[in-house]
Amino acid sequence: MSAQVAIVMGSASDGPIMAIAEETLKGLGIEHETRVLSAHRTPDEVREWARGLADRGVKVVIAAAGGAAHLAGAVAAHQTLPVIGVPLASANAIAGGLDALLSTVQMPRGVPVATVAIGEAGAANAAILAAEILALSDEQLRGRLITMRQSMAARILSP
Ligand code: RP5
Repeated sequence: MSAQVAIVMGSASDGPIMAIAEETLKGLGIEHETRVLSAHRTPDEVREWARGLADRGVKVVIAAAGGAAHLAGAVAAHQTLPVIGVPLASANAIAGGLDALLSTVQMPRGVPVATVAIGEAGAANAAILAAEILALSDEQLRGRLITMRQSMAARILSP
């Protein structure tokens, strides 16, 4: 099966946190592809990559970046698949990643990026949100998401 979710991140230094999104997708049985591309350092490649997504069967994009985090917005600008943006706290982050959060979430009207929390929780939630979108047309995946919620509740109730 071809990748249903595409993950893109602004730097290889984002890899350890975005591995959480990859593991979450894998746990839910969702095929994904991963690229490192930068809105600022490789703008032409971002455009080419984004324009090819739908034609090769990708349904949802997860885009992560830190600092002046324009990657998710750039991917959203070049095509119309849903884009989930993960703001990351880079080494020189302002206020724990507030710079990336605002850069990702403050999209102009007409070109949305569904923005999740900064860092690890955001990486996990981006994968779960992508799964929830795919589950709209996949009953088995919906079942796996329900099981995941039930396990989470059980861990809270019986620590
Ligand atoms: C962003 O700048 C990347 O997404 C990363 O979070 C941050 C730092 O990148 P490097 O300088 O480590 O490549 O573009």
